[in-house]
Amino acid sequence: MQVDYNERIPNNVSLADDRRLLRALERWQPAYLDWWRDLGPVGALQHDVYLRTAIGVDTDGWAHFDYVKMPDYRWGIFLAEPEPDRRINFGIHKGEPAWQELPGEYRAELRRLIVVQGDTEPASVEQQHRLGLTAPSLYDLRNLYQVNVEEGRHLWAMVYLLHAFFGRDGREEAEELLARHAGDADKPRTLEAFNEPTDDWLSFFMYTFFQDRDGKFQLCALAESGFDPLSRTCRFMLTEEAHHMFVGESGVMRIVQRTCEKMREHDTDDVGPHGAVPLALLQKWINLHFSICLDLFGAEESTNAANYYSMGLKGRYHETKIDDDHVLADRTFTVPAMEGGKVMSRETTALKAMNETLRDSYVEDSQRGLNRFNKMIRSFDIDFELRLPHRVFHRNIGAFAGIHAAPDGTLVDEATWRAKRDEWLPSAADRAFVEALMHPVIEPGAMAGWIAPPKRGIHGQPLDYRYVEFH
Ligand code: BYC
Ligand code: FE
Ligand code: FE
Repeated sequence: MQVDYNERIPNNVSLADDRRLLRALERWQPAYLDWWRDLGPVGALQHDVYLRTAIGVDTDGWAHFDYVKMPDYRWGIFLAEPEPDRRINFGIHKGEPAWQELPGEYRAELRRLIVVQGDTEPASVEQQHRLGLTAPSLYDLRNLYQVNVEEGRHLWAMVYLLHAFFGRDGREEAEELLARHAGDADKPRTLEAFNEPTDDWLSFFMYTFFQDRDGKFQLCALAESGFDPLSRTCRFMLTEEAHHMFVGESGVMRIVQRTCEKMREHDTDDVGPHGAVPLALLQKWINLHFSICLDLFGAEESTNAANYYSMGLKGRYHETKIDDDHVLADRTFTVPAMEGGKVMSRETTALKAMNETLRDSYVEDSQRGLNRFNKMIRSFDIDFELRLPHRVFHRNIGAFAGIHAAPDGTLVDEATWRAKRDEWLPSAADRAFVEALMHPVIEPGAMAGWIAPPKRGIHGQPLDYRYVEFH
C-alpha cells in the first residue's frame, strides 16, 4: 500500500475522508513541531540528513533514502496491512473477531497502555537531545537522527490512536504527551528509565541495545492485541524498531572491537590511557542499563497485566506461536520473590505472571546479544566475559525494589552496597572519563578512536559518504 505524500500528514488510513480527525491532527501538528524544535536534536534544524522515509508498509521496499532537514521529515501515520478475518487470539474473547472499533468496556485499560507507550517515544528523543554534539562519526550522527525521527513517528502512531478512538480525552492525552519531559522535576516521563540522563555515546549504544529492546518486546506484546488498529500500528513500528536494535548492537560491538584491538596492541587491560573504553567499564554500563530496563516490565506479579491478557489487549511475545490454550485460566507460573529476607521463588497464576513472562523473553534475547560480544572478545584470545547482572541487582520496581545485591545476585548489607557501588555501576570518575572521550568527528569517513568503523555504509553508500551536511 503506497503512502500519499501530497497530504500534509502522510498516511495510509484515509485521513482525508475523516475531516474531524484530520483537523484534530492538523491542530496537534504545530505543537509537535514546536516540541521538536525545543527538545529534538540540538542545533540540527538546518542539517541535511541522509534519512529513510516510509513510502509503503510492506516489508520489501518500504523505505526511500534522501537528504532531508529533520523538521521537514514526513512524520505520518502508517498501519501494517490488515489481516483478513483477523481474530482475537488469546484471553476470554479468544476466537471472536478482532475489534476494529474501541471496545467500550476496555476503554480505560487501552487508553493507559497507549499513553504509556506513547510517553516513551518523545522521552527517548528528549534523553538523546544533546548527543549530536559529540557523535563519533557522520555515519553515527546520521543513525542517531534516524532513530530520533522514527521515535518521533512512533509518537505520531500513538497520537493517531488517541485522536481517532478516544475523542476529547484522547486529544487531552495527546497534548500531555508533549507536556511531560524526560527528567523534568515537575512533569517527568511516566516510566523511570525514560528520565535517566543519556549524555554520552556509550550510554546511547547501551540505550539502543537494552532500552529499545524493551520497546521491541512491549511492541510485540501489543502487536498481539485484539484491538486491531493498535496491533497494526505496532506491527509497522516493529519494522522501524529493527534498525534501532541494529544501531545498539553494532555500536556496542564496534566499541568492544576497538577495546580488544587496543588491549592486544598495548598488552594491557587498562586501555583508558590509550583512548579506548576498558571492558570493565563496559560491564558497569551494562549493569546500569540492563537493571533499569528490567524495571520497565513492571512487577513480577501484576493484576494489571493479568487483566490486559484476559481482556485480549496485550499478549505474550509471539503469542500465536506458543503451544497452549491461550486462556491460561488455571495455569501457574513460578516467579522470583523475596521471602524471609532471601531470594526465593514462588508460585502464582500464569495470568498474574505476564510481566515476568515477557521479562524472561527479554533476558534471553539480551543474553544472545552479549554472547555475540563475548565471541568478539574471544576472537582476540582475551579472557574476559561480559555478563548480564542478576535480576535482583539494582532494581527499583517489583519484588526486589530497594534490595541491596551484588551483580551476581548475592544479597549484601547497605554499608557493603555503598562501598561497592562504584565498582558495580558507573562512578562519577567513570562518567568523567567517558565524557572526556566524546569529541565530535565530522570529517567524512573519519572515526573517533574509541570505536571501530562499521562494516558497511548506509543503503549501499560508502563509509566516507556525507551522511550529514552541515549548514
Ligand atoms: N516506572 O502492576 P505493575 C519503548 C507502575 S519502551 C514507573 O507491574 P503494569 C521505547 C505501574 O504503572 C516500551 N512506574 O504495572 C524504547 C503501576 O502503577 P499503578 C514502552 C512503573 O501496568 C526506547 C505500578 O507500578 N511500552 O517503546 O503491569 C526508545 C504497579 O506495577 C514502572 C510499554 O511499556 C516503571 N518502570 O506494568 C523509545 C507498554 N513499572 O497502576 C521507545 C505499555 C511499573 O499502580 N505498558 N510501574 O499506578 C505496560 O504494558 C505496563 O504499563 C508496564 C507496567 C509493563 C510498563
Ligand atoms: Fe519507538
Ligand atoms: Fe526504538
